[in-house]
Amino acid sequence: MVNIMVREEEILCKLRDAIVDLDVEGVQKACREAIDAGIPAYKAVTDGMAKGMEIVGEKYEKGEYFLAELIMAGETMKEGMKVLEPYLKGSEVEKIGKVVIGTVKGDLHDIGKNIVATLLGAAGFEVIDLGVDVPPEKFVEAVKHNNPDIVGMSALLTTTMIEMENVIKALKESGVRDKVKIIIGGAPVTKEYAEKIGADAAARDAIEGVNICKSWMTKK
Ligand code: B12
Repeated sequence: MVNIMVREEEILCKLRDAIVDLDVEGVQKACREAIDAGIPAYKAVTDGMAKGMEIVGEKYEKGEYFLAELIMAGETMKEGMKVLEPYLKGSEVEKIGKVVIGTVKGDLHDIGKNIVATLLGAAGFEVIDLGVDVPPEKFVEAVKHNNPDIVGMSALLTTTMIEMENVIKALKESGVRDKVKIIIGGAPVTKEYAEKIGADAAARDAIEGVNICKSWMTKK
């Protein structure tokens, strides 16, 4: 048992370090090792690669990494996700609900949003992913057209968080706000902010987000 835990910790560290080192081959190899060792794919993402992204962000803040490294880190993580995605996908069971999700206007960060979308799919949700840089009117249109249970928004920049409020205002103006639950996420987002702008919840990470969405469906 202790050995298994040590091995798991070792692989998670390898995943983290491969992201920090911008090592595409290393990350792919570590992802395959994680699967072979029986580590749940979501854990390889959240406790492995995502930890590496945090360190990359810190290095960027300290001036040790520049924009080129941010781009490379994003690409490295995406290559790792390609290995893990087949193990994150949900089976074709009956859907438990529908989610419209997107990264708000002005924001191009989509790695976290994609993880949330993949895990929601694995949990049995039908997911309509609007992509990045999504203006409020596109969220409104998607809600009207798809009639989802939940709207999820992602923002990674303090300057784009404001767009979440604009989306909620637009949903209200179109008379569809009360038809959906709204969950927001992304590094700068807090529960206080969610309350302030009138969202129903904020999630720290994808796992918490999926759990909140699932709890809404069982309460229906
Ligand atoms: C990779 C990266 C990029 C890549 C993005 C690639 C891509 N396709 O996404 C690129 C190079 C394009 C980029 C660009 C920029 N970036 Co950038 N980037 C990052 C970095 C290093 C990692 C982000 C990431 O992917 N994290 C990993 C994922 C897994 O975590 P996550 O996104 O937080 O998502 C998790 C949770 O937040 C949550 N979640 C996220 N969304 C949602 C949604 C819902 C509904 C729910 C429930 C949960 C949820 O679940 C996820 C999984 O657990 C961060 C640093 C950091 N630590 O955040 C900086 C960071 C976000 N970037 C930053 C900056 C400044 C920029 C640029 C302005 C740089 C520039 N000078 O041009 C541009 C802006 C471009 C734009 N208009 O969007 C700053 C933001 C500062 C601020 N406070 O606003 C950061 C914090 C770096 C820093 N420390 O300074 N970036």
